[in-house]
Amino acid sequence: MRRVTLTQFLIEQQRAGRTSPDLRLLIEVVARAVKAIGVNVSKGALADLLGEAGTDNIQGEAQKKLDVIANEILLQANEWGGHLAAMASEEVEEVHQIPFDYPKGGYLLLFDPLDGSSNIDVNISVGTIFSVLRFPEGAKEPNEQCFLQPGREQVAAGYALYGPSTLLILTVGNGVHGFTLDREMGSFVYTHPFMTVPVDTQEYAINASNARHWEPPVQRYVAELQQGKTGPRGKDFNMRWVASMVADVHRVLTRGGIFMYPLDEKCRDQGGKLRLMYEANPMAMLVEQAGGSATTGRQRILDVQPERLHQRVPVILGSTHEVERVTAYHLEG
Ligand code: P6P
Repeated sequence: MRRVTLTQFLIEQQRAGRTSPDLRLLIEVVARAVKAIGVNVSKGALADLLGEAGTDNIQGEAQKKLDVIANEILLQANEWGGHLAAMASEEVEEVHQIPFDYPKGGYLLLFDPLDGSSNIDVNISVGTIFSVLRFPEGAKEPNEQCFLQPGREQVAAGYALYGPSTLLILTVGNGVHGFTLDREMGSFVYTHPFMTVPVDTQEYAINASNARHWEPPVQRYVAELQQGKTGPRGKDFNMRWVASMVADVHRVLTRGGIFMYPLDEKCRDQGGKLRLMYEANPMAMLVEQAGGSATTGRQRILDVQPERLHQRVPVILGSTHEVERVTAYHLEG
């Protein structure tokens, strides 16, 4: 079968008017950057890259060496291309400005350079998540305010998953498409056209150790799943929790499921655990583009009006019938 590469896919999207030349360039640059991140992740102990960097990120979390390397790779890869007005990273408090001697473009790139990095030292899959917004018309300078757009404004979103294969999963608003890295050729090959989330599932993902902290609607919903065929759902459910959002969401995009990091007493003061701008929003766009749903439990994630660049939100996403059920329980109170 003729192998279509990411480059060819993007040129065809551009011919169909779904991407601009600059957005195509942006995605190609991000694809090259995640290849470099994947090389570093797979070296691990061989290159003395495991363990702590000895610094903390904006979230106050100890940075892994690979967190810092992945962040640097993405910033440096995207600075010179002329396609961006600015960048924002989970690892950096301030908006990252494009160096003055480089041209600027009409897009804003946001990313979590290495999500799930606590899994690196135990060799479990981690990923990179990215989101693309337009630089607002009439905006004077690319400050934090420019980034504070609801997720429905995203023009593209995607993630790389560093697992048995290195995958790049992407949407530019016309369905979700997956690419597998051919390490010999060094190119991403189009392997997963139009990924779709089934509306029903028998698989859920949540960190069950937080059960006593969950709000009653989530406690009710999960208890029903655990009762299986002996309870009101009348069927058994299975549970998975990788603790790498990219890995858990990729499973949902591949075979369905519901992924939950709901509001609980532990993260209530922060508004949730996961970050809105570069975790929840891109994943919500992907899941909706694949026919699934994504809410905070109380509203559509893509409609949340951001107030701060690094704000957190509750996340419930995946198979629509399950997301609708647990969201209905929240609204029942
Ligand atoms: P917990 C990883 O740190 C992360 O941000 C997501 O990738 C993941 O889904 C979640 O946190 C795991 O959280 O509380 O289970 O360690």
